[in-house]
Amino acid sequence: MESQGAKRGAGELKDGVTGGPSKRSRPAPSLPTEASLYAGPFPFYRRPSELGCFSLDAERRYHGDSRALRYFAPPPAHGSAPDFDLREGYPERYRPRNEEIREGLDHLLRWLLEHRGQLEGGPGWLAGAVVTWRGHLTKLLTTPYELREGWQLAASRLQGTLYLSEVETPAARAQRLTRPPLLRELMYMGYKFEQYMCADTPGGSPDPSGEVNTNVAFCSVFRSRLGTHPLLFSGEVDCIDPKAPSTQPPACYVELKTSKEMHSPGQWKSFYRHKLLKWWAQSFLPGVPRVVAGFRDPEGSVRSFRTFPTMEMFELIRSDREGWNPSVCMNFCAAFLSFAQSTVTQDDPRLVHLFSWEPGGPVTVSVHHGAPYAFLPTWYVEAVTQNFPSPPKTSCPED
Ligand code: 0WD
Ligand code: CA
Repeated sequence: MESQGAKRGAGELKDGVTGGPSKRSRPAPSLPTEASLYAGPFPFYRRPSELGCFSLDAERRYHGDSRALRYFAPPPAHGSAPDFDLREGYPERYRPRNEEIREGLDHLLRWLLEHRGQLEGGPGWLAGAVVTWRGHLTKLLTTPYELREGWQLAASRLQGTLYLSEVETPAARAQRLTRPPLLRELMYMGYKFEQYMCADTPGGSPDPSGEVNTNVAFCSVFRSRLGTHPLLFSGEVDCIDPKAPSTQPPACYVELKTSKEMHSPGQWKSFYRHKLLKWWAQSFLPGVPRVVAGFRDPEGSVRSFRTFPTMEMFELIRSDREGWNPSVCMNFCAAFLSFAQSTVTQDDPRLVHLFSWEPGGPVTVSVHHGAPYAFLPTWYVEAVTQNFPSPPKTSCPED
């Protein structure tokens, strides 16, 4: 991707790249994001498999099990139309996660540390892999079509593995701190929908009387590969369908969403162009086969459902010349991973390459050392370097 990036001017870099190999003014590497550059055949994407899972409890404590997994329990299909009041319980029974606490990759790293020895794929697989959250990959997939929100991804290499962890942009932070009350309530409503649709036991009934606590999460850890890039990522899974034809994850997982009721073909078109792209990217990555959407009326009550099979979403937009194309999303993501792999060459957990992107521009890079960007925690770095020392460069005969 160097050649593509090199076509762009150095002036596009927001922060200077420090520590570069040459004092001569060489165009700083950057990666273009225009959709037209990434058309072409769909790249190889390995069928995602689940390596394990973990749960975060009401106090956001980690547990290496599936205790937070919930069971899909929709109302009977032939019953009366749904009437789920999504505003019920707000704000009294809402315990939102403290978003000031920057968790980075910590929970995923804890899982990885506990399972490092037993990873499939043979020794060395992890050394060539990219480790990140699914949500970060979702942002990469949608970048060629994103017109509003930029992102920043911090990257560090440790024992070969490339770790990617999102950094909140100043704009995102400002928006979070000034989030209007209506938007806060809208966030609650999304989680409230989950409460109406999920039970704590297979075959059980939902209990909407409890509190909505967004500290609680069930996260699954997936292995896949995009082109030449082995991937290990974790994503939050809403629920498992005990009645799914396959009981094998991720085929039995269901993603829940809410959206405004639509009344005109124009509204549907806009929904397919924008929201469905995000839904597709998020569920395609881990191989979650369907998204169940609840459509809410202006008062905030869900009045209808629609199931969107992930593999059929593109059909809804295929004929729209201004729509999105999954190949573009995946090709761009692969190009970004190549760009990141070739940019981050030094193995140093304190060294951070910060990849920044704003709509309309290319992805640019700046280099930082230590705080505040370094994100691999000391407990992880120490455990990995002490317990799993890098294999020696030259092979020595066994004793
Ligand atoms: O610190 C942060 N700003 C973030 C934390 C941003 C993104 C995710 N997270 C956390 C999540 O809480 C979760 O524990 O990382 C973990 C895994 O996330 P992911 O699956 O990679 O993230 P993503 O695909 O963006 O979101 C999946 C779900 C969301 O579902 P919807 O239907 O809204 O896409 O994770 C939840 C949410 O239910 N979620 C969050 N929950 C609490 N706080 C947040 C957040 N900031 N972001 C996403
Ligand atoms: Ca969801």
